[in-house]
Amino acid sequence: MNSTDLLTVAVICILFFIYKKWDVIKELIFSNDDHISAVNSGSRDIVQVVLENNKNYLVLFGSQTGTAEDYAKKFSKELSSKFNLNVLCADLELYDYDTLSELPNNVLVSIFMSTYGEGDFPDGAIPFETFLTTTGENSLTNLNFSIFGLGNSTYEFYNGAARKVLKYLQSAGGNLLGSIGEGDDATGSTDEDYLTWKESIMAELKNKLHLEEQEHKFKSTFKYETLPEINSHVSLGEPTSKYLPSEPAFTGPFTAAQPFIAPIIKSHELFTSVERNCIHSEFDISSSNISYSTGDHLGIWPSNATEKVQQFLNVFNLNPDTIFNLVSQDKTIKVPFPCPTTVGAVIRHYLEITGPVSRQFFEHLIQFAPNSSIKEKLTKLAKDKDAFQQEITSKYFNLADALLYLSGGSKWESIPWEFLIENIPKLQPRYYSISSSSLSERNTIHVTSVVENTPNPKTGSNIVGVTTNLLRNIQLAQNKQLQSTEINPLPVHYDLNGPRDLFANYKLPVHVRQSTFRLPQNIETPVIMIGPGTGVAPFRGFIRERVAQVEKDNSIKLGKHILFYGCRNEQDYLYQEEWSKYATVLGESFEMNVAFSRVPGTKKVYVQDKLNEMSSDIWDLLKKGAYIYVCGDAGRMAKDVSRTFINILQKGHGINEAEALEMVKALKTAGKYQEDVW
Ligand SMILES: Cc1cc2nc3c(=O)[nH]c(=O)nc-3n(C[C@H](O)[C@H](O)[C@H](O)COP(=O)(O)OP(=O)(O)OC[C@H]3O[C@@H](n4cnc5c(N)ncnc54)[C@H](O)[C@@H]3O)c2cc1C
Ligand SMILES: NC(=O)c1ccc[n+]([C@@H]2O[C@H](COP(=O)([O-])OP(=O)(O)OC[C@H]3O[C@@H](n4cnc5c(N)ncnc54)[C@H](OP(=O)(O)O)[C@@H]3O)[C@@H](O)[C@H]2O)c1
Ligand SMILES: Cc1cc2nc3c(=O)[nH]c(=O)nc-3n(C[C@H](O)[C@H](O)[C@H](O)COP(=O)(O)O)c2cc1C
Ligand SMILES: *[C@@H]1O[C@H](CO)[C@@H](O)[C@H](O)[C@H]1NC(C)=O
Ligand SMILES: *[C@@H]1O[C@H](CO)[C@@H](O)[C@H](O)[C@H]1NC(C)=O
Ligand SMILES: *[C@@H]1O[C@H](CO)[C@@H](O)[C@H](O)[C@H]1NC(C)=O
Ligand SMILES: *[C@@H]1O[C@H](CO)[C@@H](O)[C@H](O)[C@H]1NC(C)=O
Ligand SMILES: CC(=O)N[C@H]1CO[C@H](CO)[C@@H](O)[C@@H]1O
Repeated sequence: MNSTDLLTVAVICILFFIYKKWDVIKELIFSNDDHISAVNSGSRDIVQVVLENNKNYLVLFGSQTGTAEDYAKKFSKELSSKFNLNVLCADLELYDYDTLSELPNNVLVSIFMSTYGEGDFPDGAIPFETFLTTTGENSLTNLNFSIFGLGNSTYEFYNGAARKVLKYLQSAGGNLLGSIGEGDDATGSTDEDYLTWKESIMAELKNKLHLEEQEHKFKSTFKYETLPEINSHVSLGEPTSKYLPSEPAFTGPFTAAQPFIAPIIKSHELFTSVERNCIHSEFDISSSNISYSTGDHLGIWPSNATEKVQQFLNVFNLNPDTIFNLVSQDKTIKVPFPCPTTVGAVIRHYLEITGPVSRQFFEHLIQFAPNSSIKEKLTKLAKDKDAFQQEITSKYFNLADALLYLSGGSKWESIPWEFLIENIPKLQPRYYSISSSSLSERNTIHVTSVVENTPNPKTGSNIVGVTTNLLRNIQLAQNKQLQSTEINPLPVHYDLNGPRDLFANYKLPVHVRQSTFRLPQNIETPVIMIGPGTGVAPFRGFIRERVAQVEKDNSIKLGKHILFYGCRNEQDYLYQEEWSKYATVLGESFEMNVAFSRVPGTKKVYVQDKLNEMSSDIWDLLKKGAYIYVCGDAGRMAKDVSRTFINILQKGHGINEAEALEMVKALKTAGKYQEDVW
């Protein structure tokens, strides 16, 4: 070995040391844990991570908008606080499963899975599905598992993904503990469904594993320390740590984990009535490298309203200017947001402070009740489902409202800040069906959002949505109309400039999510679109796409494009002046039918009534291979429309209802009946 070789060996040794100790070194250098990167040893091998960290319980979740994640985390925390288990709570997206057959059979597994589309897995859990469908028969006999699914029974494939997980695991020889739990959004009972399932699974675990139950006491996962001053490493609410001034200017790639801060170059009000608002917003993505396809969704990252932030600070007597850092005590648990940061920034930008409160949350709060009579009341509500519904849920109380109501207006000072951070869900991006066409507006994304702002009959205040009211505030500020809101006042206000003026001049963090909602490739294929209310959004994109195609080459011959739109009256008729312009370009190939539901002196008409009226034309189009698209309300509208098509097929073919139902199902499976419903 000569001296160059020795040097090489030395360098390799040093590099290896740095690599091994990188976690520690990084912390020393940056003291700034990037909450996005994976936190384990870097391995994606799930079993290795379990073993390396001496975990004896595995909780896996597949989640699109955070609900399954939230329940998985609650469940994990309870297992560790109640039974002292050492739980790994893992996002399915961040691991590989090829070694799952080597998981020791005394490490039990619980899976939380939500459902999308036609019984599909959430985006990040698709590789897990691939693993499950390709793993051999009896390859997972070591697995003792339980499942909780999250779904909404208004969808046809209710809890489809969770049921598939069960089927696949059982055929791989896995052993189901208890029975599958299914949370149902439609009945608003997800929380109660979870509690019922959880109680029975925990009882079963306690029995099977001979676990000792400990008293329920909050123990933080993180080491908490306050810092004296704000520097360039301290987050003031930046969407991710990539946007901190201590980092080089972030230029992408932009993803669901790293949004682009998009300028809203234009926005305006679409309704002419005073009671309701619907905002058209145009996001400029030209400097981002983001591309989208017509029919995709835009994720918008909101922040909380100042009034709600203030209320929250008051109830818990928190100082927004406190600067703090969190360091995870467990390598497998990430800090929930960029740290260090401030209390004010967390409440405004990272926590979902205005959503409904869960009954289980009340149970955890009992230990912090300000006095004995409040404790008694809290305990009663935490145990009694009906009382909780009546006193809390039905009044649309958020956490702060509920606590103020219980304490008669006095503060809840003894609740530790760490407890709030760990138990309140993260503020999530909201999705919107893009209403522009990537062919005619490659660098601009249009969004059509109806503002959630309705009087609360029980309290006299308003029930307000976070994102849609933010978009309305931006629209009014941008068009200098803030003073013109006497008739329809703004229920809430926002800090539009954002952390370190990152959002100044009307910008918001956004990302594009690919959807499967796509026009047929063949322009001659007839298209039937049904989109009442804001459900018309993607169809504006579709029609603009066809207009752009015809303008590029007016010799092309489009198939029939027929749009069924519904609104209350002329005042909420979306994009009314645009449709005739599209018609002049598209000529006979475009036809629009409008159903008005609230025009005084006339009878209520819905889109499905219009469909029925035209059933013979529709039947003709279906025979020619028409594609059907439905967008908007999933609750009643999409079901009613589906039923109408079943009727039309039944009459057209002269078949019975069950056969027609099968045909609609087959159309859906073939992608010729697509739904974008929410
Ligand atoms: C795939 C997809 C596409 C979508 N496309 C569109 C679209 O094109 N246009 C569109 O307008 N919307 C669309 N949505 C809906 C959109 O994502 C949002 O859900 C909606 O705009 C409300 O968001 P928000 O932040 O304003 O309300 P949030 O703050 O999320 O509130 C949601 C609802 O809960 C109510 N609420 C608030 N606080 C409480 C409480 N304490 N207790 C009980 N209820 C409460 C609010 O009034 C509101 O109705 C789509 C959704 C999906 C999933
Ligand atoms: N959870 C709910 O109760 C609820 C209700 C409405 C909307 N939403 C949400 O808001 C989204 C869009 O709302 P929006 O404000 O844009 O719509 P909207 O203005 O409330 O409704 C648009 C049109 O659809 C009509 N409509 C109502 N029920 C229908 C049904 N079963 N079938 C066909 N048409 C029906 C409405 O008539 P009417 O005059 O009868 O209202 C109105 O003419 C929905 O997708 C949904 O997510 C929820
Ligand atoms: C666009 C959309 C499609 C959905 N499709 C289904 C479905 O096909 N079947 C079902 O049971 N639930 C469906 N749901 C309900 C979700 O699974 C449910 O809201 C769940 O709690 C979301 O969990 P997550 O936040 O972890 O993703 C759908 C929800 C949305 C918004
Ligand atoms: C897990 O499953 C295996 C085989 O199915 C079984 O032998 C073992 O006892 C189970 N363990 C627990 C804790 O249930
Ligand atoms: C932007 O797009 C170009 C071309 O697709 C690509 O080469 C480049 O790496 C992209 N930049 C970022 C930051 O994603
Ligand atoms: C507890 O606090 C509430 C509200 O401040 C008060 O009304 C109540 O009398 C107190 N009860 C006791 C036992 O101190
Ligand atoms: C479940 O679906 C129905 C119908 O779309 C909808 O009204 C309801 O808001 C959904 N529940 C939740 C919590 O998303
Ligand atoms: C009360 C409060 O939380 N105020 C904060 C609002 O957000 C800005 C930055 O976005 C902070 O500087 C304020 O302290």
